[in-house]
Amino acid sequence: MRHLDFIIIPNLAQIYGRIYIYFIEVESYGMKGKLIVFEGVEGAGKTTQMQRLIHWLQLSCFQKVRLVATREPGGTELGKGLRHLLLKQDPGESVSDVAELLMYAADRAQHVETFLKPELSKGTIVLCDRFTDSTIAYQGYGRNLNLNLIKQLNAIATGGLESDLTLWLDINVEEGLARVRARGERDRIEQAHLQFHKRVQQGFTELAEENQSRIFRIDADRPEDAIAQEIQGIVSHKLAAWGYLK
Ligand code: T5A
Repeated sequence: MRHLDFIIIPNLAQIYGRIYIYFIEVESYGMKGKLIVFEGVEGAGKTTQMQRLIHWLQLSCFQKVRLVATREPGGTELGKGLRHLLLKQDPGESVSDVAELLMYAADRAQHVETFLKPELSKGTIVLCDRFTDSTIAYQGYGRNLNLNLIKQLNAIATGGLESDLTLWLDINVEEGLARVRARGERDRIEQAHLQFHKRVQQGFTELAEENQSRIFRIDADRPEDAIAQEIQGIVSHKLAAWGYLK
C-alpha cells in the first residue's frame, strides 16, 4: 500500500477562521483534476464533513494526489473582500437582491479563473464548500430571482466548469439553524427569515432530483461519524471510477 505524500501548511485554518487546509503534491499526477462540492442549507455540517474528508483522504489515499480545500464565497483575495461585504451582519444599508447575486457571481468568476481551473489542470482534487447550486438555491429559490438568468450567470462565471461530484448535506432547516444559533453570532444570510431558508431547501431538493448522477443526497441529521462514513464510501467509489485508486 502506498501512502499520500504531502506537506501541510498548518496555520491556514486559523488564518481563514475555518478550513482552508492545503496539501502540496510531491509528484505530478498527469491527469485532469476533479471538483468535489459540498452543498446544503445553513448549519448542515459542510465544514465539519469537509474537514473529516480531508483527514480521511490524507490517511487513506493510495496514490500521490494533490488535494486542496476552498470555499465560496471567499476562495481568493478578491473573494475574501466580497465575502465580508456579503455576510457582515449590519451592512449599513440593505443589500439589493440583484447586487447580492452579482457579488456571488464576481466571487465565483475570480475563484474559477485564478484558482479552480489552474488547480484542476494540474490534476488536483479540489474540495469546495459551496458552488453554483448555492446560487440557484439561495438567489433563485430563496430570493425569487429568475432561474434562467442565474443559470446564464453561473455559466459566465464558471466558463462552463461544473462539479464532478456534489455532496448535498440534507437537514431540516430548523435543525440546521438551531445548530448555527447554538454556535453563537449569525451572519446576514443566517438571520434571514425561516421562509427564505425553506425556499432554499426546496431549491436543493429540486436540484438533486434534476441532477441525480452528479448530486448525492446525504441525510445530515445524524451523528457526525455516520455521515462521514457514508461520504467516504461515495468518494472512494468515485475516486476508483476516476482512476485515482488503483
Ligand atoms: N451563499 C453562498 C449564497 O447565498 N449564494 C451563493 O452563491 C453562495 C456560494 C456562506 C453564505 O453565503 C450564501 C450561503 C451562506 O449563507 P458560510 O459561512 O460559508 O456563508 O455559510 P455556511 O456554508 O452555511 O456555513 P455554516 O458554518 O453556517 O454551515 P456548515 O458549514 O454547513 O456547518 P458546520 O460544519 O459549520 O456545522 C455547524 C454547527 O453544527 C455542528 C458543528 O459543530 C457546528 O457547531 N455540527 C453538528 N452537530 C450535530 N450533529 C452533526 N452531525 C453536526 N455536524 C456539524
